[in-house]
Amino acid sequence: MTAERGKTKFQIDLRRHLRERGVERNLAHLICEIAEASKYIINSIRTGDLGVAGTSNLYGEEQLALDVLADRILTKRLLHCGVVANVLSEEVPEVTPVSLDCEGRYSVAFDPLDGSSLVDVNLAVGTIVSIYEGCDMMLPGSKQAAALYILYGPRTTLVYCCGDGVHEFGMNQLMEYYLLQEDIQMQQKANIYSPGGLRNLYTEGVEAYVQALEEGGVKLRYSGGFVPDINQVLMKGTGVFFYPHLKGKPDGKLRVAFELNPMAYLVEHAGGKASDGKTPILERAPESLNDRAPIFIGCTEDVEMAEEMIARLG
Ligand code: AFP
Repeated sequence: MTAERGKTKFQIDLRRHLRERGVERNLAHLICEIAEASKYIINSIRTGDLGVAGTSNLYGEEQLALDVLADRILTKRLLHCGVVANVLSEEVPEVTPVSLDCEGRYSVAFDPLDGSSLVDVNLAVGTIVSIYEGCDMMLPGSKQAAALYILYGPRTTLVYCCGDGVHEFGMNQLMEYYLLQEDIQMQQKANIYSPGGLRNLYTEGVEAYVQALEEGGVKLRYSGGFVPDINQVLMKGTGVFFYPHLKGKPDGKLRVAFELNPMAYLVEHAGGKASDGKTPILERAPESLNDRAPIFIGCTEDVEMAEEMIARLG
């Protein structure tokens, strides 16, 4: 996009970008509402006591764990924004129906504060959102209408895709999101890797994969937070993250609906690849909204190398 005369690209706010990229009006409104909710989530992270749910703070108010608080903030926003049909939070076991009218509305699955335990040690955490048109969320990730995440790190950034490019926004001192970069594209080969899970539970194929990455000079970078670790791969344009199938845990750890589908949508629209080791994440037919799956996500060549080694060695 060329900047309007006299206006640099970095003065384009989120709402204007969504409009200029032709995003459907209700979807644009929904994304802006989620962005608005993130301001209250940031505030609870920056100022909230780090207690756990069930305790009370010095004012005698019920202390909510940050992920519970983030869930309430986001859910309340979605219930009242007027364009949502169903809400599904990783913190709540069942779908919250909002409207029986699916026409012109969207269904939203989200992890309100992924990596919340990292806040206690001042590491970056994030909100991950998956959006489907209409009422049905029991669909492959390829049917998503949009995906986005908000990363609460040294800076607060928002990355979204509605099927036409992956775009990054930064939050300014007025807590407004302004365009930092658009149409993000990844390179074909990784120079960093983020290995999740217990190494001693890696299968022969995954162990051989790590050896091959290391021998190729690929450096280990792992924060323990899915959002910052994926953001690093996307923003550097190079890297591969994996949380693999493990001995005794064939489905790994991460949740398809709340974590893998939205991140796979973003990375694949940026020219990368996301696989469960055999099948593209976005093509997995959900068995339940609680499905977990192994994940290899990032530069295409490195994901394909993982698939080849797993096919050969397990
Ligand atoms: P929590 O949301 O329970 O803190 O877990 C975070 C997470 O799901 C994801 O953000 C990380 O990639 C992954 O766990 C790290 O898991 P390990 O601690 O087992 O490596």
